[in-house]
Formats: sequence, C-alpha cells, structure tokens
Amino acid sequence: MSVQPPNWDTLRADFPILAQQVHGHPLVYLDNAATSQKPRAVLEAMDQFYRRDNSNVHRGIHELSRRSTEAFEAARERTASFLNAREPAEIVFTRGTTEAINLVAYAWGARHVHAGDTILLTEMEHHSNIVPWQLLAARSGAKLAYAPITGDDGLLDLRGLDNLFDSTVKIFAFTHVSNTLGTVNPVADLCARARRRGIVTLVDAAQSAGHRPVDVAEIGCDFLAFSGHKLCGPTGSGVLYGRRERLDDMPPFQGGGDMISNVDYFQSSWKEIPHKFEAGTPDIAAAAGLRAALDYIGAVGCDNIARHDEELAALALEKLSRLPGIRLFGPRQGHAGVVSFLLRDIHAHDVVTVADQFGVALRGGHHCNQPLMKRLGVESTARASFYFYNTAAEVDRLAEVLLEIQKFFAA
Ligand code: 7TS
Repeated sequence: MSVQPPNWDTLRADFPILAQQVHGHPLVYLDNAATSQKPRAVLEAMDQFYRRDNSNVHRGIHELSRRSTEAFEAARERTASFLNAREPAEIVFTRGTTEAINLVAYAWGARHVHAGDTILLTEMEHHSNIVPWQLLAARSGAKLAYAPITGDDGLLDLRGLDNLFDSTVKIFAFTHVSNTLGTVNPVADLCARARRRGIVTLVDAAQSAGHRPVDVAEIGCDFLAFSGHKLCGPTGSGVLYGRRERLDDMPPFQGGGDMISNVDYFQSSWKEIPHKFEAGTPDIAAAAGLRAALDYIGAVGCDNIARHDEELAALALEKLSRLPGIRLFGPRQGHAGVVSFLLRDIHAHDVVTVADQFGVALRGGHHCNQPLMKRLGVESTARASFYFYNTAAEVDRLAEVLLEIQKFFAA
C-alpha cells in the first residue's frame, strides 16, 4: 500500500503527448478505456531495447540474444509479481485481452467444452468476451447463457446468480470493470460462488488492471486477461494468467517455432508452459515496455489510482447530472473511471465530434458492447473515461463543453 498520495501533477508531466493543443485548445484526453497514454519511462524502455538489445529470444547464444531473452523473461517475472501469480510460468504473453480470451476459448474449450455444456457470461461483456465463446459454442455444440444486469444502474444481478450455476455450466467468464457502465463487479465473490460448484472462471481485467489492485490469489480465478496498452504499456503487449493446473491441461493454441520441444515430419511435442502457448517470435519490445509500465504503475500504486479514478468519476457524475436532459448510465456509487451518457436529442457521435473541436477526446458508439446497448435500449452512448493523469479541472472542462454543445444544438 502506498502511504503518501502521489503528486498527480508531477506524474502528468511524465506524459509528453498530453502537453499539446488540439484544434487550438489544450488536449483533454478522456478516452482512456480505449487506450492509455505512455509515460517517458515506457517510451525509453522500448527505445533502449531497440537501440541496444534487439535480437530474437530463446534461440541464440550470442550476447544480444541473451539480453533479449532476459528482457522478455524479466517482463514475465514482473507481470507475475504484479498479479501475485504463484510463478512466472503462469503468465502467457499475448497481443492483448482479446487474444488471451481467444486462447482460452480455443485451447481450454477444445478439451473441456462439449455438446450440452453451458458457457456462462454476463450481459455487460465486451465483444472480446462474447464472440470467442460463440465460436466455441458453434464448434462444440455448447450453449451460451447470460447473467443479467439490473438496469440503467448496470449492476450484476446477484440474486438469481446461483440458480444459473447448474451442472451443465463449465466456465463463467465475466468482466471485472465494465467499459461502458463503470460497474465494478465483486470478482472474488463471483469466483468463490463458481468454484464451489466446480465451475472454471475467467476474469476480463482489461479495464481493471492498472486501475485498481488485481491480485489473482485474492480473486481466486482460474484465468485472467489484460492488455498492456490500457495501463501505460505499448500496444501488442497482453497477458493471460492461468493457474498452472489449467494451463498444463490444455492443448496448444497456435503451432510454430519456439513452442515445441521436438518436431518430426508427422508429429511434434510441446514445451512446458508458458512457452507451449507462445508460438513464433513474440513482441519482445512490447514486453520490455510492459515491464516498464508495470514498474511505473506499481510506483504510483493501484490503490491510489483506484481512488483517483473514482473521485473523478464521482465529480463527473455530479457535474454532468446538472445538465438538462442528460441520461447517465452505470452505478451511482463506487463507479470506476468510466462515465457513459446521452444528451437528449443529440446523437452520441455528434457530441463526440463537437467535443473534439474543443480539444476534448471522448468516445461515442457501442464501445464493442452491442448486446449491452440492446439491453439498455440504446444504440450508442458518449463516454468519458479517466486515468490518473486526468484532473478535476478537465472534468470541469468536460461539463462546460457539454453545456456548449447543448446550446449549439438547441440554437
Ligand atoms: N475487454 C474489455 C472489458 C474491454 O474494455 C476491452 C477493450 C477489451 C476486452 C479488448 O481489449 P483489447 O486490448 O484486446 O482490444 N475496450 C475498448 C473500449 O472500451 N474502447 O476501445 C476498446
């Protein structure tokens, strides 16, 4: 636990991209749920890697290959400690959350999901945690089921949940934090309920890792996925955590170099985990960047970031609720740093387009949550999403710009 709250202004200065004007206004970057910005420490780690150490991993005996391998495996160790995994072998590098979930749906699903089984998801999942399971259902003959949400306040409806855990359910896959609603799900409780019935769990931590403490031992999940680019790391860096017993009990995802122990013309054998799941040359520079990002985030403190995110979200909910004709989505309390809204009679895309003219970067659309949009009875929302380098002044600016937008469209 970090004792002293960090100096947020000093941290903000670590992000060169934020000090720019967009359309003649200071940039207010509120699209962090899509991707975060990168501090100098991450940019420099990647630059250093390419300038000094670049080579391929696990295959050369020369000095540069040794350094690349060391950088890659050090990133794995850092990730294991970040998540409090039992060992680095439980960390598989992927391109992001999407690839990590596809890996589980494909490889774990191939061995463990059959016709008549059920794959349980929730109504608030991102497409990345729906479509891979639909593909698995189509391949296996399993069916999909969805744990409901309560309504506009977007909480998972826990009352009927235990009834959904019947004997056909093989896996329960759910998000930690909703990228549209800002809901924070009680992940440890959900995993405990599933585990009592022998159901395997996967946590989509794309919106929570780097935003709040994510400890796989405390959560008690079988699998957990996140993307490095949403927590100050580079694109192309992603993580699948899997309990050793689960990963050991899965066939490979992709075949190729680096994942085999022996190949002949008609059959092959695999390396131990995690290498069994990492075919081909990985994104080594991205792993070096991810390690720097985790060091950076670790120094800021995930508990501090969670508090800051929640303070900005609470402030935004308070300021925005004063706008006439606004509809706010998600819980009123304990809201993560993601705030979705609609202004009456103004399309979300128009809100985002005009906000951009004021230098305010929002996102409008379905946020890869089309089924959730249908459940909420809307086609899209506008969304502001915060990170620790955002300020209360930027939230004020958001409210001011939205008022301008309302005046503009009323005219
Ligand atoms: N899961 C959740 C909950 C997400 O929010 C996202 C990305 C993903 C999975 C996929 O992550 P990727 O890194 O593999 O693409 N969410 C968003 C978003 O809200 N706006 O842009 C991307």
